[in-house]
Amino acid sequence: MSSYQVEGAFGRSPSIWDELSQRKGAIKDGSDASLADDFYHRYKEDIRLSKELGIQDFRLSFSPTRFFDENGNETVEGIHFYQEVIQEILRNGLRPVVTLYHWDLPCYLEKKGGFTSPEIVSFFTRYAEIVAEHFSSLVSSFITFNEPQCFLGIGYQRRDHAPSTYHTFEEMKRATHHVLLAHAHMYQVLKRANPHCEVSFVNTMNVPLPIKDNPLLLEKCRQKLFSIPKDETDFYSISIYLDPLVKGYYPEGFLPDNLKEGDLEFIQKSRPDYLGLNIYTGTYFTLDEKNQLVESSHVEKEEESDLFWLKRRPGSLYYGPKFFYERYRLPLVITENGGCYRDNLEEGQIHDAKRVLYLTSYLDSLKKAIEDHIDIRGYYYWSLLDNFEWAEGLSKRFGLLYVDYKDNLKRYRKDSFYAYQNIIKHWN
Ligand code: PNW
Repeated sequence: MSSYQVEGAFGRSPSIWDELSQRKGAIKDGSDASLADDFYHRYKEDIRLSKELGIQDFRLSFSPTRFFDENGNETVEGIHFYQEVIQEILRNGLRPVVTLYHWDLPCYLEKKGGFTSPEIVSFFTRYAEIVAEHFSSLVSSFITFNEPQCFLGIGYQRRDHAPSTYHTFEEMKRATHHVLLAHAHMYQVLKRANPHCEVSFVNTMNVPLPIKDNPLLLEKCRQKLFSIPKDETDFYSISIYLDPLVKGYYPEGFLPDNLKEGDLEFIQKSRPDYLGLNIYTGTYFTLDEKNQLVESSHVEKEEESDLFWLKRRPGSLYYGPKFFYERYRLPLVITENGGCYRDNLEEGQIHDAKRVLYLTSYLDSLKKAIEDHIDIRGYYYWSLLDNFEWAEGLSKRFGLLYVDYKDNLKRYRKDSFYAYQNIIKHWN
């Protein structure tokens, strides 16, 4: 789960998502996250439910807006609140996995240019120092950034995500480099505090899927996955982050103008311990008569979900990990995967057969990847709770637990909750 999507409790400094939510029409269903799931007050119940589900890791994010006030002065609220949450996770025998940035940037930083400004690097370094000082003895698994593809790609271009501002190609490249430098500083700070902790970096992608078994088609799908942006409207790339982090160089044709001597060496020293992959969907491709890659736009009815970009394409959990592992040779964790469907609450039950099918079919693919010796170390379902689905608002549901927004945020176990519980029990 992520702070902004579940916590509520707005008595903190404002973030870019608060600001976007106030713009008329920005959140499609008119909702906002001021209460969300009220995880801020109900975390004990939710952690207990996740223990009942049978998972081992509890992934959450810290909100920087609880560590800094609206002028950037340090506050203690986040330290106190998250220490209580982490203690509760540990008391339940679960392992906390903490993301430091899941999109809720303090507004004062955006006013200074957000990720296009070099100041962002010193901000994240200081933030990581505070986290390291207060949490290193409690948390041994960290993720620095969640999905730059979204917070840069969608926030700065498609612009239906915060901060919804336009940037040129050169500025986008600069922002990319700042994300990597910030990651590297955070990595070093966290490792200095505890050399045994693991630190990761999470990417998301739409996996190009070969429609049939054909080596040329497979190769072209792989190339498509790792292609670089052509201009500022095309920033959904993977290799611009992972090539520098893992291999130590930017892909050819992609050099930020703020790259300084020594930067790449420093970035590569902060190579993630494993790669976090958020894989939800894929797009089918085939070859035309000239052997060019062409999209196959056909969508089966049973592949559709309640979200425009999300088709049920279980093959993405086979080909995604395979392509990543073959290129980067690092252990992988599926840090997010989940289905968005409309749910009906009837007499306390939710028969979400589509979500059950989503989950089981994707896990079948993942099993296949593991059998093919792809080094997959973990799988996290997105998400435990229905929550604030960003620009879509509260009405798009991903949870294994239904949250009744009309009746005091009561939680109900969906059929998918029991299905997943059962899968976990019998895995292996
Ligand atoms: C992720 N896409 O976002 C985020 O990490 C979550 O916070 C979010 O709730 C979840 O997926 C479901 O949306 C994505 O367009 C947003 O391919 C968009 C895409 C992928 C991931």
